[in-house]
Amino acid sequence: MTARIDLTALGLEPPRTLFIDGAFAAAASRDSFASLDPSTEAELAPVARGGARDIDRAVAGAKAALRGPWREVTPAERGRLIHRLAEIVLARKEQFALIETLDVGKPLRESRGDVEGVAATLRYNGGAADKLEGATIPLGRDIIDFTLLEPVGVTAHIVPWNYPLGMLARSVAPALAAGCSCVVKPAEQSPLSAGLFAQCCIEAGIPPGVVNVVTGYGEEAGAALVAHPDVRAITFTGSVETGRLVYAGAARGLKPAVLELGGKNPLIILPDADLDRAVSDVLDGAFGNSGQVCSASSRLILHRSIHDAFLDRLADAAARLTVGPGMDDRDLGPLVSAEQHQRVAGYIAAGLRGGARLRFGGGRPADLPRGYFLMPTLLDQMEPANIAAREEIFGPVAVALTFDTVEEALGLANGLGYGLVAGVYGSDIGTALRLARDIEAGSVWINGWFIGGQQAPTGGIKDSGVGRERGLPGILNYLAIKNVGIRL
Ligand code: TXE
Repeated sequence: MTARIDLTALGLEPPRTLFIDGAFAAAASRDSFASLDPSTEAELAPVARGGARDIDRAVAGAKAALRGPWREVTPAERGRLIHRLAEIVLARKEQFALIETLDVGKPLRESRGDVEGVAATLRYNGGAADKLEGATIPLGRDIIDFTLLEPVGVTAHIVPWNYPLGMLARSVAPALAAGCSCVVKPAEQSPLSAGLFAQCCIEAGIPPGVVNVVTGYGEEAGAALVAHPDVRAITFTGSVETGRLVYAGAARGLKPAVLELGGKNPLIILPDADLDRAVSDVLDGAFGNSGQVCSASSRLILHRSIHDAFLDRLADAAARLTVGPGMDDRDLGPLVSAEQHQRVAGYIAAGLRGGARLRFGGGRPADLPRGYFLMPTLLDQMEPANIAAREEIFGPVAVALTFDTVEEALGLANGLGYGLVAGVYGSDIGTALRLARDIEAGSVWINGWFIGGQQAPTGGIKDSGVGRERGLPGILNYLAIKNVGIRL
């Protein structure tokens, strides 16, 4: 049975979603929309429906903080404040985890892991804050030339719903390390944690106005944020379609934008692969967070010789996965919304109409008539042209394709517009490295999935996005290089 949660005790009584200039606020319109619990479909809390006027206030606050107190904080002190923020977020791990689980549906242990990941992101970037050095440029004996790395200014952060806090921290932490001030627009499906994160920033001693949150719809608050003339850089994670809109808006304002737009990620299994390891990685890679992961291992490209053995083992292992409310901490929670549930079910139906064979899953568990639940699902015998084999499904659905030669596997891997991550499983390191060289993706993993962390840059090529996040390249997104030349 799902326990009843007192939202006020979690710090969520209204209007605690919109956060401007160091304080919670109501939307200028006084309008709100409902946040739903995807496990029960019950309304959780009213959320401020921010719009252009709220974005104006938030950007003005961010600009004032940038010109005022934030500019006076030394880089080393900035780093200490970000570290303190990490400690405060960790001290509230349970509160944040409960909120994320209620809002998104993910199992509690995954939400706890997400909060730990946020702390790791903050620590990495906090540590880097006083190590962002310019260069001296050799122009000859009579000239001294050097670069200054300056904060780009007010930055916009448009966040998706699959990792509300994780995706927020992925870009806000480096922006803070660089000395920028931020306006965050959380996804409308998962708006509850961002305001509390902003409040933690105040508790950590980060000046009011440095981190602001405007909850609301993408076409209202999100579009206004992209178009605001005082926003100097944009970071967006979401769909390809919305990414194109955001990029077009950024181009109109001549602002740099970092876009992470999902994938249909190939995981190639060669004949000499360790199948047990591959099975265990696919369970996590394809079904973790109910498959609502940009870097999910959603497209299994299997050598004909191991196809049956691998899928038999995967089916056995997947049959042991449990599905249920996030608060019950099963293996898979629900999908985030009714819309997402319909979208994923639609892809399964379209895949089957296109000739795929359902190997396991395919529908909601019989014992869960309410909530947006879906069983882990595998579609086999896919034609590469099948829509379910080509498009990002963003649910607990993997598809299997078969190959005979390595060239064929490479052709399948590179055959789509996406290019986010890819994996190769096999014992012959030469073949694996040749594939890593030739696969078109931002990251290639060999004999493992989700390899990386705060230190390793991530991002896509082709339709999967523009730019890199995480690592030192992730901080450079928020710095402008100024060149200073002196004639002696
Ligand atoms: O995404 P949107 P949606 C993919 C995944 C999913 C699909 C649709 O395949 O099924 O996208 O999800 C804000 N101007 N990913 O509709 O619309 C919006 O409010 C500015 C992959 O939820 O891209 C939210 O904050 N902002 C992905 C954010 O954009 C706008 C994660 C993402 O929403 C806007 C999520 C506008 N005009 C979905 N319209 C990944 N890469 O991990 C919307 N937004």
